[in-house]
Amino acid sequence: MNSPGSTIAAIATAVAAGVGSVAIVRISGPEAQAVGGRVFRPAGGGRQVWESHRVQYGHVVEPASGEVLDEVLLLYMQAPRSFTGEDVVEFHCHGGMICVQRVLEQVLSNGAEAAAPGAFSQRAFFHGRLDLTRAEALAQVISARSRRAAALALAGLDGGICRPIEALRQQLLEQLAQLEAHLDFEDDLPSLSPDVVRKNLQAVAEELSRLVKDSRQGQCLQRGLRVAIIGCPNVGKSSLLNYLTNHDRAIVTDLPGTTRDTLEAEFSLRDVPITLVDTAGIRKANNPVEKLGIARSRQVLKQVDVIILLFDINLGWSEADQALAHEIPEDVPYLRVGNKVDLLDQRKARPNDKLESSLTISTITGQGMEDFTDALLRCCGLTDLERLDTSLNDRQASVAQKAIEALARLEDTAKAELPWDFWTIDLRDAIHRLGEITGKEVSESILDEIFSKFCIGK
Ligand SMILES: Nc1nc2c(ncn2[C@@H]2O[C@H](COP(=O)(O)OP(=O)(O)OP(=O)(O)O)[C@@H](O)[C@H]2O)c(=O)[nH]1
Ligand SMILES: [Mg+2]
Repeated sequence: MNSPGSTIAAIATAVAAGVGSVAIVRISGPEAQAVGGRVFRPAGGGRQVWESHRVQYGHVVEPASGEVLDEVLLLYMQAPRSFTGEDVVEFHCHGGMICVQRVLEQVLSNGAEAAAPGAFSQRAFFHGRLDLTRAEALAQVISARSRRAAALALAGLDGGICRPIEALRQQLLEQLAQLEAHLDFEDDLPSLSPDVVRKNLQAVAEELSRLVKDSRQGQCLQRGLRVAIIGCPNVGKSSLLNYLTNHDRAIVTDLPGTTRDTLEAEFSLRDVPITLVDTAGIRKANNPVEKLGIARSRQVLKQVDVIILLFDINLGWSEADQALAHEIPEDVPYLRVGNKVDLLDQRKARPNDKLESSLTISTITGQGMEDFTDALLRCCGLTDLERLDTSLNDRQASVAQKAIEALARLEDTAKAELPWDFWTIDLRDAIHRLGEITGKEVSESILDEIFSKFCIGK
């Protein structure tokens, strides 16, 4: 991490050859203007005009030799009216990789230090520009992989997490003040009903539980799901991957044992980002290459959030399918899906009555795909995505869970009819936890850990 008073710099945009027409080098700190001034030369040799929130046009040069490193726009934002709350200078360079990197190198050799990951956001937090939940939402906006995920993150940026958590914390603080007043001035105050206090605390715990429950769905939207298609050879696994991704990604033939390696493709299913893994059909194989592929299929079983166990509905659910189902680890949910139902319709036969209720699809006609999508999302606990308007991230949910546990201990204290001062211990803990979510009460080491997960330049 950078020391607090230092002037830091980093490239704030993605760096890749041939991509992006603009790339930004951002400098923040007390020396930002001095550092920027050393390497910037205004066009036409005029003097530098350092007015806040005004753009200058010119070049970044190597000061000693005068070599031009890039043609830039310079934007100066004086403290506190900047993202970090400090003096900020931005060089808007040409996109790509080389020029912007050379500009950064020059800035770093002229008095700025390289910004650690998340350093700009951390400074914004320290200067009160953002609370912790908004800073985290910002990182989620950047990493969003679907429109829904971006919308959730933007809601967090708008205070969608901070506001309800802060309101609950206020309720607990008021309760604590009331209990403490009773401890100090019991005789002068009207008596306090333990039942009323309990009800208030229970209401807070319930609201927190709802937020934690919703966060599981929100995190699926943010992080996405890893889904594997597993099954015997030739049942149509690769065809299903091609159908869902709407792309001729995997080789499909009528020969069993076509797929020899695992193959991944990304797509969105009702706005849930999904990484779909196609696997080699599992059977007893002699071919050494196929054997290796099958070993990989078995590895995949342990590395995904959910499994689609595909079988051929015309052949019915076989012993081999049942054996495969047994191989799926207990904690991984799976969905049994019968493929090639189009052929079954033609013969008007149902080879296995037991499967009447099971999901059937066709990767050729698209039959059954809506129900299949519903079932897949339900299998992952994604039942009412439309209702979701904000979502705690992993860290916030686990801290909220600790607050819920503190309130549960308080409930035990209440049941045991212990005196008020026992109540205040866990109440303080719950308040502290909620402060940890918004950043009102959080240690420096936790902050360092949170911001270190951000990208460089953010
Ligand atoms: N009629 C019909 N044929 C299908 C359907 N899905 C796949 N097939 C055919 O079944 C054959 C096998 O399809 P694949 O997608 O290669 O099967 P796979 O499970 O990936 O096979 P392996 O990679 O060998 O394990 C191909 O000839 C497909 O065209 C379907 O829904 N209906
Ligand atoms: Mg295949």
